[in-house]
Amino acid sequence: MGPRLNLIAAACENMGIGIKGRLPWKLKSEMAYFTKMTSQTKDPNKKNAVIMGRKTWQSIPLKYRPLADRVNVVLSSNKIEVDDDVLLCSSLEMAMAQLQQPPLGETIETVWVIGGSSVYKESLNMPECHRIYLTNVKALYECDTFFPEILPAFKLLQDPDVPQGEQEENGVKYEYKVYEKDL
Ligand code: FOL
Repeated sequence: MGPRLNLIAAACENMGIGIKGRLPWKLKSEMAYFTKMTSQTKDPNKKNAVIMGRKTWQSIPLKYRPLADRVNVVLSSNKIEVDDDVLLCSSLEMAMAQLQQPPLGETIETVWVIGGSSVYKESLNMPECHRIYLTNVKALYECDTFFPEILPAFKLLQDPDVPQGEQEENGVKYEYKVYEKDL
């Protein structure tokens, strides 16, 4: 059995996730939640992987990329410049295969898809897609990129690792949601 595929995103009222190559908001604790969720593992000998599209990679500030303590995988049809410790893959399918190849495969606990739109959409249709960690940002921002439709096979559930109830930062309210599909 391969690793589970989880998605993580923050979206506002119009399901927007980005504008002009960046996040529409600045929410420090929400970003800390992203870091915690994508980094933490039950097995201390394992790491998680983060898969992202080329534009998402380029949207991460230089000082934060590659994302620390995680195996970074960037999807691109072209040979773009990435750090030596970053896996460059031409498709999501190739990325998943690479991440299951020994000896790397044995060391990966959870694979997190961190965007953008097209990578989320393709991942949602994969049988290995298990959970969606979606932060519901309760405000309206101008966006040019959006989170895809969540199909009814995904049911809302509670995760003990996820803070419950309404959060607020800089006068912006948001809530952490978790959706799960039976594999
Ligand atoms: N999911 C959620 N819940 N919130 C997000 O902001 C988010 N962002 C992306 C994907 N899923 C998300 C994609 N965009 C960084 C920057 C942009 C980004 C993802 C990550 C980043 O720099 N992360 C650093 C911490 C930076 C900081 O502390 O300010 C990291 O180590 O995770």
